[in-house]
Order: sequence, then structure tokens, then C-alpha cells
Amino acid sequence: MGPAAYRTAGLIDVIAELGHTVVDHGDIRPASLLPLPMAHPNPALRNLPEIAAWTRAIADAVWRAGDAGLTICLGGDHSLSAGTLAGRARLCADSGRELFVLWLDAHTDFHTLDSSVSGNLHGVPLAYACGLPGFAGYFPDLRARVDPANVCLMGLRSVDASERRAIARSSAITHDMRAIDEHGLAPLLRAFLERVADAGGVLHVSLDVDFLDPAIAPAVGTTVPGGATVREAHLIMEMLCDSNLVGSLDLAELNPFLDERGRTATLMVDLVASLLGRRVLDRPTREFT
Ligand code: HAR
Ligand code: MN
Ligand code: MN
Ligand code: MN
Repeated sequence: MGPAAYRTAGLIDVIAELGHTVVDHGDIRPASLLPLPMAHPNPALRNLPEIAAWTRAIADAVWRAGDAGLTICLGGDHSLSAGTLAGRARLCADSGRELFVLWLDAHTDFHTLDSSVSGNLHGVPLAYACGLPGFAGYFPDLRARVDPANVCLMGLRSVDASERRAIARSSAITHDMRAIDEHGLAPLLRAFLERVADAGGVLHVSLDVDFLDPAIAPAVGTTVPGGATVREAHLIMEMLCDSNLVGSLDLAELNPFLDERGRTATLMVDLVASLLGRRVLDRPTREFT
């Protein structure tokens, strides 16, 4: 129901009012939802054949959408990003542009199929897209992977022990909430955006609702206290807009059944508006450096 909730909250009109042309490709569905005959040694895994089928369908749709405009993928839980990242990585392999990923989330979503304890596959998409072992034969083969050195995670405050080891071994940049408290978001994000710009890269932004503090964004299944404020989230989006580096965006983990009068959906739509150029006051376009 996530995509429907964003449409109801006015996402398309808001983007159009900012002067952009919007093409709604509708809801993506796999051709077949029939469970595939594959058992995994980890008995906790839930809905594995279904998520694998969705991952393939989403990756294909994102790849077909191309990279001429900005692609926005509406979830659905964060397992959607297994597909969006696979599709974007394939596009970048085709075009020769370097892909970077900004992962805005309370969680790292860096479990493998073997390490997941909860069995919830919204906990694995980043590990899959970065080519960690153990997905072959269960998830679609990656045509191109995301280089973990090009990934920056921000907002972390709930990381399982095995994920903590895996993310530390990877070369991903990790900023937990303490780092944000100590330094502020702006310098951390600016440093990453400078790297993307210097590489001539293109940025994929994956925004999990639980990046935000539950007090302002309660409509998500996995709330964790101590998240980003409204202003911190808008600052990120405004800096991303100024950078002109964003090629694609995921909106993940909205649960409309937990949403009170569309409050969380509306906040997410407002954040998209900031990313796409809405401003409180006109200001001279400033280099983000
Ligand atoms: N790490 C936990 C698990 O694997 C929680 C994962 C929660 N993920 C999301 N998206 N809600 O970030 O179950
Ligand atoms: Mn979820
Ligand atoms: Mn997530
Ligand atoms: Mn999360």
C-alpha cells in the first residue's frame, strides 16, 4: 500500500508543481509470484522466493527506466532496494558512470541470507547489492555490483552484531547518530558529495522512513528512537538538490496502516519536494563545496 499512500499524499502533483515532468510507471509486479522450489539452510528466512521474484522485477524496471531523468522508487519495505540497486548498478555499468549510494537508515541492512536472525529480508538489500557472498542461486545474479567503498550510511542506531562486523570489514563509510550529534550532518554529507562529484559519479539515495525520529515519522514497522529531525532531513535533501548528483531515490518502509492521517507520508513527500527544488526562500545557487 506504500505507493498508493504516496500518490494519495500528492507526490506526483508536488513534483509537477516544482516544474518537473512526471512519468508514473505504475506499480511493479513480478510476472509470477509462485514460490520457486528453493530451500535455504537458514530456516528463519521469510518469503525468500517471493522477494527474489520482486527483486528481479524491480531491477528490470529500474534498468528499463534508464538514466535520463531521476528515478523514484516507492516502497514497500526496504527489500525493494535489492532491486533498485541492482538495476542502477547495471545502468552504471552500461554507461561507464560510477555509482555511489547514500543509505539513510537506522539500520545497515547488511545481513546476508546466512547471517539474518530475524529472517526479514528488508535486512539484506545493501549486502546483496554490494556482492556479499551467499546470495547466488537464491537472489537474481547481479549484472554489476555496488562498490562498498562508494557507499555512505547515515543515521545508524540499530546494528546487529554480525552486521557490525561485516560493515566494518567492508570499506563503506558509516555515520551513526553519535557522529551526526558530534559533527552535524552537513560536513559529513559534504565530504561524501565532494567525492561523488570528483569521480564524476551518480548518486542513488535510499531513504528508509526509520532514518527519521519516530516522533515525527511513526508509520514504520521498526521504529528506533533518536533519529533525524525534520530539519536535519530537509537539510540533507536541500544539499542533495544543490549537488545535482542524484540520479535515483528509494522511499522505503512506509507502513500506511500505521499512519495517522497520512502524516508520515506527507513528511516523506515534503522531503522529496526539498530534493527536487522546493525552497523556503530563493537563494543564489551555491556550490555545495
Ligand atoms: N537488523 C534487523 C534484522 O535483520 C533489523 C532490520 C530492519 N530493517 C529495516 N530496514 N527495517 O532498515 O531483522
Ligand atoms: Mn520492513
Ligand atoms: Mn532499511
Ligand atoms: Mn531501517
